[in-house]
Amino acid sequence: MPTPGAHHGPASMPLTLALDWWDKLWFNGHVDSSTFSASSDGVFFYIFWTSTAFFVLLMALMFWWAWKYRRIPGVAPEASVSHNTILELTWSIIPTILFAIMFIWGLVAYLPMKIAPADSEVISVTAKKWAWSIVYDNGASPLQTEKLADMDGPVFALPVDRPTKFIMSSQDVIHSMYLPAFRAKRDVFPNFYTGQWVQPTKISHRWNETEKVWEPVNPLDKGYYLTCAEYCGDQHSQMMGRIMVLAEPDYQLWKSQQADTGGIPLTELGEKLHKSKGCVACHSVDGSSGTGPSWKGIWGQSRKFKDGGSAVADENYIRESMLEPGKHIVDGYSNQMPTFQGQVTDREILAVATYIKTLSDNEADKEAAKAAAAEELKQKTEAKP
Ligand code: HEC
Ligand SMILES: [Cu+2]
Repeated sequence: MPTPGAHHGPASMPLTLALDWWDKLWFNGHVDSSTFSASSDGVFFYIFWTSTAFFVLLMALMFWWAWKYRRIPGVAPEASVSHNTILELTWSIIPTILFAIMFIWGLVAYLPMKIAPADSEVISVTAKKWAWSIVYDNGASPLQTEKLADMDGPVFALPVDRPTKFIMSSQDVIHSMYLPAFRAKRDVFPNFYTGQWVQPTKISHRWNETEKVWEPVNPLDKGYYLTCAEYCGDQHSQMMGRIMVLAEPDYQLWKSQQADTGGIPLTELGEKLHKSKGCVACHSVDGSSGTGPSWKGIWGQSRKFKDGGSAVADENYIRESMLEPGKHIVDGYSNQMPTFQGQVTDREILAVATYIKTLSDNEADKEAAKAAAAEELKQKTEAKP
């Protein structure tokens, strides 16, 4: 796959550098990374350069005429012309043509974005404050996370040279799924589904079998971003994800890796889910309180609720907190947690609970959690035929 800038062909070195600088300025070096790039950038630069040309022309004329027709003592002002047909036609027709090109080019570029090809890979995307939850057609969700801005965001994969359609919905407010490198953006609403599709054209990552890691093809380019483009509250700017574009066999491998969490011990899986399911946006594990209470030291403690009730934090309490977060509101906090009903499996709920148990202040709990995780994994492997 070409490195960024390579598409400029055998240009001279200074020109290549200048063009790289230009691409970096607008698109972080991500030009033609999807099938929408050329048309979208074409419209953009057409509008940009037309506006620039008219800005320069108008400013130049303004200063020139202001100077030329300034008041000079003793010189009588010229009489204003009342009418000039050729001039009036010129300034009506030329802009009309320029605007018509804008409209038609824009429409031609936009229409294909509205209709996803029938053979698209389908990925469902759920937005909530302040995380993206991404589910593939095999039920897999990305487990890998990366620290983006100040928070961990999911790292997920798209196949190269094949259309992928996102079916999007929100659990709370309006968000917007923005994939700048692919020139794709669409709002995500709480009460109905919206969709958009992309077809990436450049592989960004590959599987390194010796190191067992996904590595960038170009070490300087860590892949593409997913961001939220609709202000959705305090941590809107942290609502990010990282996208890897993979060759088809790598993509299938990645998908099956994410789906197969059975071999990951509960404690480790819980730690991964804390980040990949977005709990990290509201729950710290170091005792500092955020939108929600920290998970550190809550295991086995009596949790006090706003309505005066209380419950001991055990597996069932954590299960209920995830599936019906509004049922009991922890004292000192508000009902801001989205439900994870239908987005987590039983084993994942158990994994979160076991992980929270390892964050107990009581050494015996930590040991018990690790032992339980090891035992669960042993039984699973033994149960396999
Ligand atoms: C948007 C912020 C937010 C996100 C994301 C979030 N929570 Fe919460 N959570 C809260 C708030 C606020 C509370 C306290 C109010 C309540 O009880 O509903 C809470 C309470 C809890 C509690 C009870 C804690 C206690 O101190 O008793 C648990 C357990 C919990 N969340 C688990 C999770 C898990 C697991 C996830 C991720 C899968 C998650 N939360 C994601 C905001 C969030
Ligand atoms: Cu958002």
